[in-house]
Amino acid sequence: MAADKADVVLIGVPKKLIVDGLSGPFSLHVILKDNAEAAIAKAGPNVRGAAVTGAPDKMMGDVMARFPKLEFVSSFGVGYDNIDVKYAVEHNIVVSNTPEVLNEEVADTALGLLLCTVREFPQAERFLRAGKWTERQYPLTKATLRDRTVGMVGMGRIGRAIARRLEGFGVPVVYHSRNPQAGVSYKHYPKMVDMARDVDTLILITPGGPSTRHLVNAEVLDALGPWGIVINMSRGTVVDDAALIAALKQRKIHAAGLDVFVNEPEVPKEYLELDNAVLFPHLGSATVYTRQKMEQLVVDNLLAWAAGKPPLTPIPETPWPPKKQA
Ligand code: 8YV
Repeated sequence: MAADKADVVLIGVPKKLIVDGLSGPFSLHVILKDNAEAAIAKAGPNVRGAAVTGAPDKMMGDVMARFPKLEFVSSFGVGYDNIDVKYAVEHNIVVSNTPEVLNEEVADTALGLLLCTVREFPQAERFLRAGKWTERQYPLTKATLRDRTVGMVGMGRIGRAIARRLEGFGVPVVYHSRNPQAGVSYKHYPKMVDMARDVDTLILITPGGPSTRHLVNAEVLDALGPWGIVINMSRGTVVDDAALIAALKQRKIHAAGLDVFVNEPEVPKEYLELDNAVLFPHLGSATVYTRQKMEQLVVDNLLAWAAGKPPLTPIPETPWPPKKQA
C-alpha cells in the first residue's frame, strides 16, 4: 500500500494540521533539526513532494539537491524568500505559497502596529504597570495619525487591505512599487526616495529577497524627515538596520514599528534599547483562525498536486504545469 503513496518531507515545525493532513495520503518524513541528516539521507532518493512550514525554516538549493525526484514544494506563508526559487525554476520544481487567506489578519496587525507606534500604547501600558500613573499623567504623544500621509511600500493584496483600513481612518495613502498596480487609484511613485520626501509614514509590505534588500536606507530615512515613522510588516532585509538604528537614536526620524527582523527570533540589541521603537515578535498572521487556514492550504496544495490537478496557489515564477527546461 505504502508504495502507492508519494514520499513527502516536512521541513520545519511539524504543525498539527499539516502533519494530520499529510500523514494519511502520503508517506510522510518529518525532518527535525536533530534528525535532519539521517532523515534526509534515508528519505532523499524517493522524495517527490515537500512541505516547508515557514520561515526561519528554509529550503535552499543544497537541500533540494538531496531530493533528486522533487517535483513540488508547498510552502507555508505568503512570503517565500526562504525557498530557493531559482533552483526550483531550473529543476522544474513547482512551488506554492499561502496567499489571500492571511490578507485581513496581516492588515489588522499593520494598523495595530501603526497605532502602537504613533500613539505609544505599549510604552503607556508599561508606564501604568510600573505604578507611575499615580505620580503623573503619561505625556501627551507628540505624534498623531490625524495629520499623517502614509506611503505604502508595496501595493499587493495585503497592501490594498491595509490601504482600505487607512481610508477608514481618514488617512491619505500613496504608494511605491516597481510598476503602477492596475485598478489602484492611489498616487504611484516610481522612486522610493521621492515618495519618502512627500510623506511622513512608511508601511512596508513588499516581498523580501535581493530585489528589495535595504530599500529603506539612510537616504530614504533622511527624506522622510524628523516626523518620520517606519512600519515594517514585510521582511527584515527590506530595511538597512544600521541606518534605521542611527536615525532612531539621533531622532532623525520619530519612531519605528517592526514586526520582522533579519535573523529573527534574534533582535538586534540596539532596537531593544530604543524607546522610540515598538517591536512585535512577527505577529502578522499569528492567530489560530488564520494560521489554520494557512496550514490547510499547505495540505490542499499537496493533495491537488498528488491528484495530478493544478495546485491551488502556485507562485508566479513556477506556474502549473511545470515548464520543461530546454
Ligand atoms: C508567517 C509571513 O508568520 O506569510 C508570511 O509571509 O510572514 C507570516 O504570515 C510566517 O510565514 C511564519 O513563518
